[in-house]
Amino acid sequence: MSKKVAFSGIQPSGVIHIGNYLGAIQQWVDGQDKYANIFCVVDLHAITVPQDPKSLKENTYRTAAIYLAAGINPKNSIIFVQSQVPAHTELAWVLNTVTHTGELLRMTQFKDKTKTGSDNASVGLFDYPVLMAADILLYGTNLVPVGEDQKQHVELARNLAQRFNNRFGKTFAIPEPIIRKSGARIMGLDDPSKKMSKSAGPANYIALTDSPEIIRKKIMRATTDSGTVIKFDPKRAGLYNLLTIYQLFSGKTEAQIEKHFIRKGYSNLKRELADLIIDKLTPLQKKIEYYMKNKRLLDQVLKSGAKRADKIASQTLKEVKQKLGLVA
Ligand code: ATP
Ligand code: LTN
Repeated sequence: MSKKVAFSGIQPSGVIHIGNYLGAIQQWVDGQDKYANIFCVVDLHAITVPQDPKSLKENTYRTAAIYLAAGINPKNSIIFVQSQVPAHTELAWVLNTVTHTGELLRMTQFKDKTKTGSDNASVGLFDYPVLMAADILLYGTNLVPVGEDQKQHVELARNLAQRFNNRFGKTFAIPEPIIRKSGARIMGLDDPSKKMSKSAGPANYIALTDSPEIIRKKIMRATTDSGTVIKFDPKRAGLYNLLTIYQLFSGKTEAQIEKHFIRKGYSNLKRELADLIIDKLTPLQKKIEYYMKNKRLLDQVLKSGAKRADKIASQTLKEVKQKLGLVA
């Protein structure tokens, strides 16, 4: 039996933080042998908010370098940059014509990002979920490994696939999200009531590229309560978040961790957690730097990835055009 297809992507905008790593990348690596994988650097999503062209290019390379450094093997998995495969924007247009404006107005990410009420958000930001649906549907994707915040977008992709299939005959596979039980929503260090986010200030996240000193400083300053007992208690959001990060980086069980920290205080936990994160991120950072110094190698990986992706995507697009009655 052929393997299920898994597709996911990260925007090359700003830093990549441990929320992205634990919520998305780590589960991509874990599922690598189980699925046929496609991992995209979604640069066209990044430009839905203003980007500095030079940084965008550098961040696109860095995101690809992170995929490789984290252990994605480009021999098996396809790694590519979204804008290098034109079928994504073409299918997005077609899907726009079967998407209801009401569906996009209900997207919580769009509502959050336009909370200030000003009307200068780009049409691209509004249409973001449709482009994401195109990404997913082009590849016969069955599974989309993402963090909790993307669930609603994957739900839209499902609905659009079903609607298109009903209208024009079976064309798309119906994708489903895979969201980890633990790590699906790493919270901000300075505000554990909200998800860790690169759009928040630097005290909110640990970037995969932060130095040991910065990591230590950010963890020591992380918001906790005034309790003393170290326990996995979701009601104590700050502590719970730190313990979750500890668990995901150490691979230990809740019981083992609670036992280890019996009669130890918060500062102990924070010190050990900082050491653990530094321990895990240092080798990753060395690999990221290696790839960043070898852009030709990155170019090769991305070029061959785009070629493989394009082959699958253009086939799907061709079928879509035929079904719609567009003259080939
Ligand atoms: P922003 O919060 O600024 O919108 P982001 O960090 O969510 O950006 P993406 O690069 O689009 O940006 O996210 C990539 C992946 O990381 C997605 O699968 C997303 O669900 C996951 N992710 C993002 N933040 C978290 C988090 N705090 N916890 C777990 N997963 C996360
Ligand atoms: N919107 C996603 C990034 C993304 C994506 C995708 C994820 C764009 N296209 C396709 C999975 C599948 C985010 O993480 N913010």
